[in-house]
Amino acid sequence: MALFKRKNKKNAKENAVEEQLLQEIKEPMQVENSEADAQTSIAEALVDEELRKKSKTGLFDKFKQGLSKTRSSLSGRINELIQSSKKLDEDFWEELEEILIQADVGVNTSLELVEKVKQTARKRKISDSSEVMSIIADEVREMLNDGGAELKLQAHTPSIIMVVGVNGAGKTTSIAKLAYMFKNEQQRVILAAADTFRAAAIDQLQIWADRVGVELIKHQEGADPGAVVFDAISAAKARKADVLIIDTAGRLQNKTNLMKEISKIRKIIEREIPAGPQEVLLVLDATTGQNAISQARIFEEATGVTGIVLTKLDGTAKGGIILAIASELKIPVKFVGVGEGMDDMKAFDPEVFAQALFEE
Ligand SMILES: Nc1nc2c(ncn2[C@@H]2O[C@H](COP(=O)(O)OP(=O)(O)OP(=O)(O)O)[C@@H](O)[C@H]2O)c(=O)[nH]1
Ligand SMILES: [Mg+2]
Repeated sequence: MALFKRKNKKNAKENAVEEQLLQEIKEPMQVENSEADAQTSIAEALVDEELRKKSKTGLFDKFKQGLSKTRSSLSGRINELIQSSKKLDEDFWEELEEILIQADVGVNTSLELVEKVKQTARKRKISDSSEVMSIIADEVREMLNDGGAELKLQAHTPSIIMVVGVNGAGKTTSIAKLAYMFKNEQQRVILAAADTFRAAAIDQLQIWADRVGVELIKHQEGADPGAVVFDAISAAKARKADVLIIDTAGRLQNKTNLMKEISKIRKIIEREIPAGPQEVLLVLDATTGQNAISQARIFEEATGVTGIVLTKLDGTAKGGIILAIASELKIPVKFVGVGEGMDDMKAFDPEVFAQALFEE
């Protein structure tokens, strides 16, 4: 899926695959010259559809694998409940609620979800528990629907993405994964090490920048993060970069400090690139469960968040938190992290995600 709507450059491998598919589809057509153009555009549409299906399958496999622990804590346990209780009575609904709460869906969201499933089951006059799973999957898909990967980026001047979040949430790793995605789409990326709190943070980002093959703008440990951002913006303009991604410090003890540091960075961005930052991505660690919700509220108030990156879904049974995020916060989930590697972050697709969570 292209991160940029405005540009849809493909890499050499994708171009080769596309060319081959185009040939395979066109060959049996044996068309007259006069019809060739029309046939070509049909063939191209078929190729697009084929590529879309392929990338969805890849995404599905990645999500399914990454969600294995959440799958057993959520759909696995719901399945057990369905097996053991044939009837949809009060006990059934109570136990369903319990399972959802234990999978970190959150009390309010669990109550809301059970109520919706109950209503739908009644409306469709379903009394047998075996049909409930697909209703749950549908309601979950509906709940997640506000999420989506499209980033609001702009043409011509560098788009700025600020990445914020508490200590250890996965900011630096997610920045590397984002840079890797952009690079695969032939975008010119620059990173800024505005987490100057400790030398190790700068070194860590440097290692990732080298691995991905993108430039990093950095200063010494303890330097003013605003100065790093200023230099990074100048570099991004000079190199005609498409995207500048800014790493920020997570070790902020209280809301006042957080606001001060982040608003200082924002001011510099706004002065240099008036429309920026185009995105403020909040990184939340799925393993922290319900804590993620309170963190999001604090960051939302301090900085105005435009999207969430939910990390470490692979290591946790608490993946149900994504439902609480979707229903209790009005911030779309844009990416999910399912591992520590460069390729282990994917644009969030509610449809595929719900399917990966519930399909047997
Ligand atoms: N399993 C797994 N581990 C992850 C994921 N994302 C990040 N991590 C790991 O989480 C740890 C912390 O990640 P960082 O990227 O350093 O987190 P940070 O928010 O930059 O941390 P600070 O700079 O200390 O504030 C690292 O060991 C990462 O490899 C993920 O999606 N899955
Ligand atoms: Mg970091």
